[in-house]
Amino acid sequence: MGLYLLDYGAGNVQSLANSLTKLGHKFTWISQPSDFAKATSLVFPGVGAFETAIQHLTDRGLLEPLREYINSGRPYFGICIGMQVLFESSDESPSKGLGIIPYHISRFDDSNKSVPHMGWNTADLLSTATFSGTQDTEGIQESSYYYFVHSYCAKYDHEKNPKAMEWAYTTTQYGDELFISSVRKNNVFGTQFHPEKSGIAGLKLIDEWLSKPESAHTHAPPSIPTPVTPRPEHRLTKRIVACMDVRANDDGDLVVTKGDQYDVREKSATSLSSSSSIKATTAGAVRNLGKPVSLASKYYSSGADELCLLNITSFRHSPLHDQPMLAVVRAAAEEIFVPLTIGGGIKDTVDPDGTKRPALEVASAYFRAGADKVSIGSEAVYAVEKLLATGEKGNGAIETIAHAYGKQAVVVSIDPRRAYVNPETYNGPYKNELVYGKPDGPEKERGQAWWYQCTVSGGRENRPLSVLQLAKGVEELGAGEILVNSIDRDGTGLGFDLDLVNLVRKNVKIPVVASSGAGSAGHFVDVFRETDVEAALAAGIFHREEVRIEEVKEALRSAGINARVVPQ
Ligand code: 1PR
Repeated sequence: MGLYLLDYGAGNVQSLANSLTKLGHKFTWISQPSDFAKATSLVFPGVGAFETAIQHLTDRGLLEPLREYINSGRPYFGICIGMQVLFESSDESPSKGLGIIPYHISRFDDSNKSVPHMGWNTADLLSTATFSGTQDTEGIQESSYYYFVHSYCAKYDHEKNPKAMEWAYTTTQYGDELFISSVRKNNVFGTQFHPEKSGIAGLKLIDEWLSKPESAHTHAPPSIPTPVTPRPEHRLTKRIVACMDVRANDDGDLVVTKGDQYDVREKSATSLSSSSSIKATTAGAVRNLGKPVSLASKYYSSGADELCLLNITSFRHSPLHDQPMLAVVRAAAEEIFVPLTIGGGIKDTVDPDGTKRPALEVASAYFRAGADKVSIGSEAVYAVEKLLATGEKGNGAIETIAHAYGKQAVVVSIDPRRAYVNPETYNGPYKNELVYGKPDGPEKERGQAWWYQCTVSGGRENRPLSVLQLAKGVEELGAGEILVNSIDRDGTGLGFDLDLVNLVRKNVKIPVVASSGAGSAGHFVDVFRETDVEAALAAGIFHREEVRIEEVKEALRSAGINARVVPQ
């Protein structure tokens, strides 16, 4: 008896388990069909893809017991895919949903915005919800921001299907599209957003739902809500991401480090040997800027919208043997309730004993540890090179992980370096991608021309591929987001490379995160004013406490750019 969580076996559901533990709620996982009979309330944190969810539920004999559970009138809370499976069908899949809500899930229109809808947005209570005679809003606050990540949604359309709109509890706007962001009727509550990833606002919502007595989950049949129409602008905020590059220092401890143009060692020291007068140059120590878990907790509390942990020496090891990194992810995920991306070494690997570990297995280990997204670097470059050379796709890291966990769980991290050329004489394949240094730009860039060349292994090897080819290629392979680093700007504090960021942003339809070079809060204002990126990432200025995340948010709001306010 008690609270049960449904895990269909292929979604990154650890985040919800962590938030329940944090809130002090005990739960049991549904592991077989007969468990449904024991549940007095059920949460289905369906992170992933509709097709995979339905198939796994069917294969494990859980779909019909789930339907029976919901029809029994016991409390049900579905999150994201856990809400979408209540519908009849989805553009995402030929498989049918439970059909409890007589409506269809459709894809967002990407003609004027990037898809997935990824980030923090508001949820507006429909009028019947607000004035239904009770003040119970399921903990949803109109002033709060919640974390969304999805390409498909139940579009709010009062005229087409008023019957289905009875289920609508809140709506949210993305671009000019309004969709149902939560449903509530009888014993059923569901949110398209992820409360378990929505910081304090989300934890409060989960706690409120779980703390209610069972009888309070049975709601009177709603009347049809007063129709709403889109506002002039959506409220999706620009995201601020704090990134921690993690590696072992010379004593073997995992530390957060930070490079200048990817060199993470202190500048070489020149010493005079005591026994001779010969000068010796020694490589400096790995910079140590703190412990990954405590820094991650600090950034979470101070308002980071997302966190990123990159295992920057992963190319040297098999990540499944890199237990300390998995332990770091596990410990960080227990403390932070905003999205967590893990990168480094997400690729097909072979263990020292010869056992093959596909990229999907590596990613799954990180998802089970509590990651919400994985970030793929070098492997994405090789995959696009193969795509361009042979047209082959379907079995690589990007495709297999996106198929199992949904494309929103797959970030590609690009490490481009400028390849300087003489524009008068250059006649190579990237002629149309050349960028010219601006007269008012940094001094060393003036009068120069370059294209952006992809690298692998943390910038150690240049590859014959441009950033534009890579960005378009990974979008075709099914990546859900692109993180654009810049080796030239990394750690310089000169500001984001706006040409580079614009080049990528204008050529793909998935969300883009600008990274490398932030030296002041004003640089974040610049990147959001001068480009249409959805998010901006920084490392050094946060680690060295030169600029606080709150200051960045304040600067954005003062410039009229929407940024999430963190409830205290
Ligand atoms: O190739 O799939 O194993 O992934 C390796 C990952 O590790 C890639 O995401 C790659 O960017 C990262 N990486 C590898 N070597 C380094 C290094 O620094 N030596 N770090 C490295 C990349 C760049 C950003 C940094 C921003 C912002 N770090 O993550 O945080 O540039 O810095 P700033 O605000 O201080 O300017 P794979």
